[in-house]
Amino acid sequence: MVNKVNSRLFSQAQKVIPGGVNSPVRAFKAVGAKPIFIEKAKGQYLYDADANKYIDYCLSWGPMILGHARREVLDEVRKVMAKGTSFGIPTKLETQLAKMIVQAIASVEKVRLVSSGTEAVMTAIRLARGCTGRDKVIKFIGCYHGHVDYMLVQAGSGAMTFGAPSSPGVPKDFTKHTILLPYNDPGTLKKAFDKYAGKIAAVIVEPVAGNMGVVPPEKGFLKALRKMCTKNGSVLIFDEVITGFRVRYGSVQKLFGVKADLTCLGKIIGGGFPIGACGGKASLMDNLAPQGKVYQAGTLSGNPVCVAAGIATLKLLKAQNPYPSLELAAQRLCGGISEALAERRVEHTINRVASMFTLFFNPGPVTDYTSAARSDTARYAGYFTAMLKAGIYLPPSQFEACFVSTQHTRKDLSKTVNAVRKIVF
Ligand code: KE4
Repeated sequence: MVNKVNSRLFSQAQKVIPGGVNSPVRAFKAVGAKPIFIEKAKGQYLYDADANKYIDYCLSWGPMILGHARREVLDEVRKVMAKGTSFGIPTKLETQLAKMIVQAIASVEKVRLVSSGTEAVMTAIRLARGCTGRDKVIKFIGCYHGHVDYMLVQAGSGAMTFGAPSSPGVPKDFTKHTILLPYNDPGTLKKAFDKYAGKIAAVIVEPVAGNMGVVPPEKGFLKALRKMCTKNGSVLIFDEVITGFRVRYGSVQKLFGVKADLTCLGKIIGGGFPIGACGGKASLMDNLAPQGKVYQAGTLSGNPVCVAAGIATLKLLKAQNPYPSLELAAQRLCGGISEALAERRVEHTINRVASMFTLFFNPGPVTDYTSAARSDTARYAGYFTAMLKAGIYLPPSQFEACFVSTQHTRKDLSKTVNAVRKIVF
């Protein structure tokens, strides 16, 4: 695999951008490789600066469910762009996208659009704290909710720990209200609520975890969160930045029979443009400025170009309902990969929910961060690099999710499975 231009571009980038990238995971450090630089993408394919072609299962970390450079999305964006790109004044497009989200997610009566998933989470947590007058927030070890200070916490020892900052630059004081619990463990949840009764503003959870690799909620886990939050007057926040419109048209709440009080969205609802959203019951959302007192703002929030891409994307997803075929494709792919690895006697576990999945080099089961962390990350690094050479682009970290798009063909899937059979790693 030729990498000449990629390497040159990376050295140039490193001179003017920290680590040569604008988001750490893109630097391929977790897989011990140098990043590729993308020249263009179309459908399920990526083409890098050395003209290498890849089948893309990372899809920009989830947004490109319809494939890259989807004509219907770009046509809509072009039309809107021609009329101006940013006004900082309301447009009817924002109302249209908000309405589509409200109609798709039963627990969402109002929506505030922002420009990233991190901002959606910030808005939800500040709103929960503002509405309850409480400070403490429960999050789960292994879940990622963007890079806001009080969410950058690492677990200490013991089942229930107060988050210690996981990054320099985050003062200890900023994470002292963040309580960390193990995912899929209702027992420690009850203990936390008993210990901090009346002090917990919110519980935030990835209803299907994607950031420790894909880890589905075990039976009863989400229902336990719902019950505890209702009983204690705490706000239940579902971070659906990944799962929103990925698993089905709308949220996974319908799938699991659990309604969140606030839902964070991003990725797919922007169709590849910068976007995020916080939605929920009007009784909560109306506390946001300027209607209420909880402040939140953004120069490009609800930007007409990003919103146009989101509207076009959701329109296509609603009209075509690709979810059953996406699920089937992912099921076929995971089955083929697992068979190929079993033939090679490679220990592995695949967790899959609909068209998002993770291959763990781990005997399994992988049900939380502790079990996920037992994965052989060196093995994953070898697998990633070998698959890249074979023309398959996977997330450059064991602890991320793979996605299938509407554009992946059976031929792509068989090429991928054959690569797993043949690569040396
Ligand atoms: P952004 O601020 O990156 O748009 O969204 C933050 C976020 C919030 N919640 C969940 C569940 C998320 O997965 C994310 C961001 N996802 C990562 C990949 N797992 C983005 C990739 C990156 O950081 O470069």
